[in-house]
Amino acid sequence: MSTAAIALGSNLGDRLTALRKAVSLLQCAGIIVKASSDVFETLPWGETDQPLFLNACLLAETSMPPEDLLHLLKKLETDLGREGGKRWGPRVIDLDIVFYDCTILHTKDLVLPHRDMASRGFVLLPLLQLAPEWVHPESGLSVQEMADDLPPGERKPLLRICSLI
Ligand code: PH2
Ligand code: MG
Ligand code: MG
Repeated sequence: MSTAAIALGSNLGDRLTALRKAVSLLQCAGIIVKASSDVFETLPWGETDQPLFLNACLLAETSMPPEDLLHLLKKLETDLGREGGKRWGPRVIDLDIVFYDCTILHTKDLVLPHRDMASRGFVLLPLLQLAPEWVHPESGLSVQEMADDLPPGERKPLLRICSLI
């Protein structure tokens, strides 16, 4: 079994329902959810002129290889009503693999650990609740250290909405 961190985000429609449905669909697909963060409301990053996001993170156990997990996440996004949109634009649901054990992967479809994890408070701060001691295999920094290194604007506490499950 491997442990993956999965980041969840939504900023269109019933955001909390979308996050919670994603968790149940993952469980139905055989992913074992070991821990879930709180749900936080976050300012849009990258493309700032769009609705606020809800973000959360899961620690999941699976025997699926990373490419198959990615494929499953893409399928669940579609099942939950996601349509193609622009990069960093609004979305009903976004499911990203943040890390998969200590795997380093750079392919066209998948970069592990997630390429931007160290610069995004909406990924690191939920993850900090679950895996502060996980160490990035390329930078050697722990989640706690990456969170401490965020630029001041990204390091602010996020607005906690509720627990995810
Ligand atoms: N996802 C993006 C772009 N910007 N901003 C926040 N706050 N949360 C997100 O999940 C997010 C974003 C593209 O994946
Ligand atoms: Mg994303
Ligand atoms: Mg994505």
